[in-house]
Amino acid sequence: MAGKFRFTFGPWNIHEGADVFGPAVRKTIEFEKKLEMYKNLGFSGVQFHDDDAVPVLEGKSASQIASEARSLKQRLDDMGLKAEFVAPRLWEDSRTIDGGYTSNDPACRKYAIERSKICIDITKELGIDLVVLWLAREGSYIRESKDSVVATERLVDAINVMLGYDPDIRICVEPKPNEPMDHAYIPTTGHAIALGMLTDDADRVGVNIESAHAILAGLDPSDEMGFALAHNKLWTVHLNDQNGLKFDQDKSFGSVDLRRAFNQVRILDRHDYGKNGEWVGLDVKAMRTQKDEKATAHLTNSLEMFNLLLKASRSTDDAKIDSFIAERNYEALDLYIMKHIMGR
Ligand code: GLO
Ligand code: MG
Repeated sequence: MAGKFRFTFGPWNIHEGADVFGPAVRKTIEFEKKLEMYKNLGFSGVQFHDDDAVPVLEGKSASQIASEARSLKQRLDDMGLKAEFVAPRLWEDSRTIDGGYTSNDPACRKYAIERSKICIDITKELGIDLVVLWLAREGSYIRESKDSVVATERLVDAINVMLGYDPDIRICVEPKPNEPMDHAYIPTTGHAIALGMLTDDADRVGVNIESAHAILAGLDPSDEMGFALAHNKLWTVHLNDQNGLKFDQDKSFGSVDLRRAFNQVRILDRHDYGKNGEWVGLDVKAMRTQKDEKATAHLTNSLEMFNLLLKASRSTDDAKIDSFIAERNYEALDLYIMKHIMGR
């Protein structure tokens, strides 16, 4: 069905271009201005970190946080936008230097749990039930610093506290194999789903698959998505692209490997991704070289590529494909797909 997909991104995807070796190169765009840009860019959903939704959480009372979240909800409603999920930003505070839930310091673990509860409060105020856990620092720089069995148990305990805190909340774990940590405890989709199965309510734990994270793990993103879809666990995605095994690049969708992107769109479309209200999320960054005026082109380009690849996927000659498969003529299938993507 054409037009069934709805798209979303986070305000962090419009950014100033700072990297680890250099400062910002573009002007900051105020949060409110970013919200005003969504619809024009073709997006109707917004992903949030807890402190994107309610800035400067530290020192604010629960009622103040709730009232700020409520007023954001009102502004979203007025703009015809919907929140998709809220993620606790557990990687910037000094108490999360060595991880939040898996920190060796009980005071730090406590902070991470309290912060996650605040994130859930904000999620509920925004009228949604989805929390994303990108487990940024839940890993190690050296293996001997943490015990991986204990770390796994601590992750389960933390998720159990969150599931218990609110009976409706659903949690999507976003796996990533490395960066910022050397070794992350939940590197792949399989790990994320298996982690959920250890919790008190596995039905409420799913995954957010990011293309680049799968590629960094040496895996094919569409196969990761297929595995999650087979488990009914693919509750959101972070589409982007990645040029090999290096830092997490968050490149525009399809910009490195069109065929890899084609297969992600194809698996989502052929298995009715979105039928339960799932959004197609992008987690893309503009190139640092990009000038201010065009600093949202990576978003519209990614969206355009998704739609073009959707068209390509829906116009394959499936009888032809089936006959190539029946004959085990995979060389012919290979050429057919390549030419089809090229419009030949
Ligand atoms: C970083 C992650 C990050 C998360 C975001 C939402 O590698 O992809 O951008 O997706 O913080 O949790
Ligand atoms: Mg992501």
